[in-house]
Order: sequence, then structure tokens, then C-alpha cells
Amino acid sequence: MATAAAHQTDSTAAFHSDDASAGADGFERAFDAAVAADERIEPRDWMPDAYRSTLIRQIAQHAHSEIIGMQPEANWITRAPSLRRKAILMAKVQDEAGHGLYLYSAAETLGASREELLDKLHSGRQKYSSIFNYPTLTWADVGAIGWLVDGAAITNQVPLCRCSYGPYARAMVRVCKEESFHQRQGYELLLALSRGTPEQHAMAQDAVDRWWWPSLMMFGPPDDESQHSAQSMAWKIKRHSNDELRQRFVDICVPQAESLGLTLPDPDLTWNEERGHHDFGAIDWTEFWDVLKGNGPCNEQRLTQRRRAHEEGAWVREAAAAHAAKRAARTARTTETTGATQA
Ligand code: BYC
Repeated sequence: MATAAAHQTDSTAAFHSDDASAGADGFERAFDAAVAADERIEPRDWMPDAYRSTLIRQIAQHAHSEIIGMQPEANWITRAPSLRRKAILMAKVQDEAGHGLYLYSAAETLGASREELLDKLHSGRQKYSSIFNYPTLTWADVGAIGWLVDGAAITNQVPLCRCSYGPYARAMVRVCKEESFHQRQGYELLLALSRGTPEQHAMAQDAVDRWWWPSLMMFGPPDDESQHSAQSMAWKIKRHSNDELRQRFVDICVPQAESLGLTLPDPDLTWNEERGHHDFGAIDWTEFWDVLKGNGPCNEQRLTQRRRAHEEGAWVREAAAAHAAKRAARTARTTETTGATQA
């Protein structure tokens, strides 16, 4: 049943129930009506095949991004400049693993197992965010990732809390709360560097110079080249277009950069009074598509490391499966004995 059951209209009630008499056309009409009425679609509700596959594609890519995203930051855990910074960074990287788990679980509700999705990631048949194919060269990169990458992620993901698919929307609520902490820690880290020695300030500026443009690419291709946006917005999976969210992010970052005492590396960045938004320079879309094709600075390293981590974790999965089987057998034996006694 949809969570918004109390608000269901008559036209969608059959679709949320097991009433097979509605027929295929009836189900489709009821699905469309439920989406139009802003009701949540739940795992056992009827849904078009393409809606299901679009969700699996987006949620899987999102989950993969979370777990691949652990790598560039984990690179700095052993070199964090203080125990406090190390503890914060470890907690953040663990959070990303948790986000991956919520998202793989959301995809499982659509019939895609975690094993199958990981296999697609490892064989290059599914994508992860372009942003994680760039290297983390200095400690300031940890700050730039928090401020810009997590900031872009929040801008993109807050509207996903209202996604039409219930399990994805609910996972996003918690993810966004945690991302807010991540964004703040990045901002605070960069502020400390920016107000530190001239060398620290320069390191913070260099990190922002390198991460700014790739962060803008996180929102995906421009609207006129975004193959999925129109349908995903009609289904209320996406609530805003790629360009709308990118613009929102730029408008948020400009005053924050001023407060940080850092500049954004775009000479064309100016306030446009008429539009009520900042104009910004041209994004290098050739670089974006090239990174998606596997030619970014770290694509190969990220996938190799991911495959290795998966192989090295095989014994954990085997042990967990053996433990689950043992518990299931014990429960079955107990039930048998209890059942026998009762009889
Ligand atoms: N990178 O038609 P479009 C994070 C692909 S991680 C790679 O506009 P859509 C975090 C797109 O998949 C942030 N590929 O697609 C973690 C499609 O190819 P396929 C991850 C991209 O889906 C750790 C093609 O380009 N967040 O938060 O309508 C530490 C055409 O694009 C990218 C999410 O995944 C890209 N940047 O819109 C810190 C959020 N952009 O699939 C932070 C959920 C596009 O047909 N995802 N492509 O082969 C979304 O909101 C949407 O999927 C996107 C793309 C806006 C990304």
C-alpha cells in the first residue's frame, strides 16, 4: 500500500490493492493518476516496466557513486592532520557506505539484487558519478569535496526526497540529513585553511580551482542533451531538470565562496539582475563525456580498487551466508519440535 493511503483517490485505490479486475489499461491509468496526485508508488504496486528500469538505473548509479566515493576521501584518512579531523573523516566515509546500503536495498525492492548490480558496476555496464574519477591531491581536497561535492549532492538529492517511488524517497531523507553534516565539515575545513597561513590558503584555493568545474558536471548533461530528464520528470522521479539544479547550486555557492575568502575559477561568473541568477561560463562537456567513457584521470584506479575490495570481502559474504543458513536451520528445527509437541 502507498504511504499516502489516506489521500488516495477512488481512481487509484484499485491500483494500490491486489484487485486484478482493473486490467492492464486500468492499472496504467491508475498509476498515472497516482503519480499525478503525488501519491507514493510502493514496491508491490503495479508500475510500467520502463518506470521500474529507470529507477533501477538511477538508484544503482547513485548507490555505486556512494561506495566508489569512499575511495578519494579514504585516501586521506591516514594523513589527516589531527585526531579530530581523522575521526570526522572516518565517520563521513562510513556514512557513505551506509548510503550505498540504503540505496542497494531500495533497488532490491524493485527486483534488482545487490549482487547483480555490483556485477554491472564491476564490468562497467553501470555508471557511477563522474566526480569520483578525479584525484585527491592535497588535504584541502577533503574540504573541497565536502563543500562542493556534498553540496552539489544535497542540491540534487533534496528534491529526490519527494520522488514518486516510496523506498527511494524515504532513503533520501536520511541521506540528505547526513550529507548536510558532510557539507558543513568540508566548509569548516576549508575555512580553517583559508584563514591559516598563506600556504594553507593557497592549498584551499587550488583545491577549489580543481573541483569547481567537475562539481558542476555532477548535475548531468545540459537539458537539451539529457536523454532521460523529460520522462523522469513526468514520472516525478526527478522534480527539476539538470540545468535548474546546476543553477541553484551556483547561486548557493557564490556567497559561500565570498565568506570563505576564496574565489570560484570562472571569470564569467556575474550576477544577472534580470534573471535573478548568476551567469556562469561554459562547461567543458567534452571532458564530461570523456570521463563517462572511462577516460578520466582515475577511472581505471577506482574500478580496479573496487573489484579488489569485492574479491577480498568474499570471505565476509560467505561467513554471513553460512551464519544465516545456520540460524534458519535452527529456527526450522525449533519450529518442528514445537509443532510436534503441540500436535
Ligand atoms: N556522472 O539523461 P541524463 C554523492 C549519465 S554521489 C556519471 O541527464 P538522468 C556522494 C546518465 O546516467 C552523487 N554519469 O540522466 C557520494 C545517463 O547515462 P545512462 C550521486 C552521468 O539519470 C560520496 C546519461 O549520462 N548522485 O552524493 O536523468 C561522497 C544522460 O544523463 C552523470 C546521484 O546519483 C554524472 N555526473 O540524470 C560524496 C543522484 N550525469 O544511465 C557525495 C541521483 C549524467 O543512460 N541521480 N550521467 O547510461 C540523478 O539525480 C540523475 O541520475 C542525474 C542524471 C542527475 C545524475
